Amino acid sequence: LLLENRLWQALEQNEFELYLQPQIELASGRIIGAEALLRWHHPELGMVGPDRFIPIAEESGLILPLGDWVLQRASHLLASWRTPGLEHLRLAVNLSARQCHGAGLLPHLDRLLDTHGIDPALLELEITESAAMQDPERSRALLVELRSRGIKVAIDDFGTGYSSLSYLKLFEIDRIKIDRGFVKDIESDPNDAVIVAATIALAHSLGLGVVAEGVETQAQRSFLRAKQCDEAQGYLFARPMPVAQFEAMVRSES
Ligand code: G
Ligand code: G
Ligand code: MN
Ligand code: NA
Repeated sequence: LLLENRLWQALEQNEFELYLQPQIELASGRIIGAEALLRWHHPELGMVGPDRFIPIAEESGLILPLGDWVLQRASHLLASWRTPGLEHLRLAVNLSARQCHGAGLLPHLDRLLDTHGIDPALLELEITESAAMQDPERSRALLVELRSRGIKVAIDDFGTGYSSLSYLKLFEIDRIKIDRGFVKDIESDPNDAVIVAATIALAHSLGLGVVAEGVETQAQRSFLRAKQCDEAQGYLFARPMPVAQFEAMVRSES
């Protein structure tokens, strides 16, 4: 309860920050975008990660205003990237279950895209399998609406749900993100290697892009590249970092 009360205050007092983790195109080795990951600068506890407060925010309903803040901040970022050297960058934002199933998301997105004149194709929304499956009909309708606007949709943590394949059948999406649980043991576990390779092939056969999460070693990177995985994200390339640092990293590439 203490943390919950403190969270509402944190939003009012602007203690949240978006960190960015680069996403790398494997064929070229270049940064093609980033995933936005929320951080909380607690005045006494220091930096608090989302694993500690997102579940509380979900339960208390704070996730709605917090999620709106994240989208607003992401829109500002995309608008500020309309400058040479940054204009190609895509930004991926995580959506919580409540955000997906609430009525406010689409009007809020429409307002943001319009106000900031953002190319919707540069905004990607990540939805976990479990969030989408809480209300498959509603999720399906939401994804249709998002994609009709040109916004990209990715399935997060792909393969960890109970019905990953049904998800592919039910929902119109653009990309899947292979969960890091599968990537972790690619080198040591032949089953994981087969699962990852087959998942990439399956996604491509369906016309979907693939991002591998949690890439930590050169061997994993080589494997994924050999299997035609499109993009990767993980500590091998970079940890989530403040916006200015990310922008400097992108600029230093060219
Ligand atoms: O950043 P970190 O590596 O600790 O992220 C942990 C989890 O928190 C991830 O599963 C991520 O999806 C989730 N998360 C991070 N930022 C956000 C956000 O802005 N909204 C939601 N709903 N989840 C987030
Ligand atoms: O939304 P999602 O659950 O995918 O959030 C990504 C989470 O994974 C964040 O908490 C991020 O800090 C973490 N992460 C990103 N790259 C790596 C990695 O290479 N290894 C591990 N163990 N975690 C990572
Ligand atoms: Mn994610
Ligand atoms: Na994930």
